[in-house]
Amino acid sequence: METARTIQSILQDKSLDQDLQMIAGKVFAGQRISEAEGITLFEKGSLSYLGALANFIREKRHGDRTYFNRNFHIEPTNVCLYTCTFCSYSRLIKQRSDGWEYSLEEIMDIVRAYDGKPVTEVHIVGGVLPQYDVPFYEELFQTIKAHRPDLHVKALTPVEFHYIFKKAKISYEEGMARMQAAGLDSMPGGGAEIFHPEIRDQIAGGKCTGEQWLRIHEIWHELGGRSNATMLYGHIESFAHRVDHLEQLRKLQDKTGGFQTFIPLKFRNKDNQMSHIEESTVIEDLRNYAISRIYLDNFDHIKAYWPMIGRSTAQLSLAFGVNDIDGTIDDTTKIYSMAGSEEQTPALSTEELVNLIRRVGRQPIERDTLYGVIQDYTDHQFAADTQFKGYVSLPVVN
Ligand code: V47
Ligand code: SF4
Repeated sequence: METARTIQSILQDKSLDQDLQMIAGKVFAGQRISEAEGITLFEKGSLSYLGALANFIREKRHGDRTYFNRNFHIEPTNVCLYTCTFCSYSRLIKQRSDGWEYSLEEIMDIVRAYDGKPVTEVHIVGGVLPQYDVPFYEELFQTIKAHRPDLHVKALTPVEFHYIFKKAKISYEEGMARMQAAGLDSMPGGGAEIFHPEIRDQIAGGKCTGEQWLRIHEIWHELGGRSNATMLYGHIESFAHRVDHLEQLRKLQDKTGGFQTFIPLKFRNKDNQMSHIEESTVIEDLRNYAISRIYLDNFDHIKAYWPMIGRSTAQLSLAFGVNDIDGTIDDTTKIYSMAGSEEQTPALSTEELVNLIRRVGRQPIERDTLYGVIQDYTDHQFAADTQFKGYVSLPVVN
């Protein structure tokens, strides 16, 4: 109700730009906006205007419900054949002694370290190297599933798939079917970067193209699989490139309905070939979340990935269209800490994640990877209740 009133006041604001008025009317009526209107939002939409529209959509779809999960990452290697200019994490083959290359047994040691812990998902993604090929990943997925059948395996991106299928001389269709048969449950959203070749060729040259990325997701969706999508923004792309990226995703989603979540990824500039580029401001990050929520009318969820954006901005994003903040992570990913994120050892307990969400007035819901509800923490009391009460108790002297 509150958010509907905010939109009503935007609609009645005679001083507001005509184009923005029109877009607000469409959002209020539940209509889709065009590419040109997407660019208008990036060029002219103020933070408060975009926030009102995005929050209206968020609350219509999800109310205050805000999802998180309990997960850990495995990065089999940080040595990579490719040289994406934004990547702070990979080591070229010639410096491979500085990096790590886990064997299947070493990866299984990490999986086994979570035995008995209440995690529901393992997220596996890393560099691209010849020894990590189709038979390796088939054996890995089969071994994980044999060890812990209920652990959801969310693994690899079209960047790896394109490379390993080409090497094995098999089609995308055959390759994805084999991955599914071996135990792959879903695909994370990585490797999307910016689809448009004007940008992609400069920042991620040599790896799969935008069309190939989309085609592999399409085939996965046709097999009944679900996946996520990302966009790496805030470097050398223009607003038109961002809108083109969102448009390609919206089109594919119309066709398959297989995407679950869209995750905007803010470019972090430490120790990479684009370190001279200034990072986007928090205001731009929030505007970008809001426009993503408005544009992607056929995506259920928009996620702020807290290890990359930091906890405070993740909290703010919940008023700008975001309804998911990813998981506990347990300090198992290096991609963002190495790129300069404020989160140098990303790990949050369930209680910390729940409180992060509660403190900004939303309802924390633990989900599994496919958004099945595991537990609603809205009224949950933790054993030693360290919940924020809205004030800080001061010591009392008697
Ligand atoms: O594709 C790499 C990005 C992605 C930097 O699906 C960078 O649930 C910013 O996709 N600055 C991999 N971003 C991570 C990813 C992901 C993360 C969390 C959840 C999910 C999901 C997917 O990380 C890469 C690239 O776009 N990335 N370097 C950087 N310097
Ligand atoms: Fe390799 Fe991925 Fe880094 Fe590109 S982003 S260099 S593909 S690890």
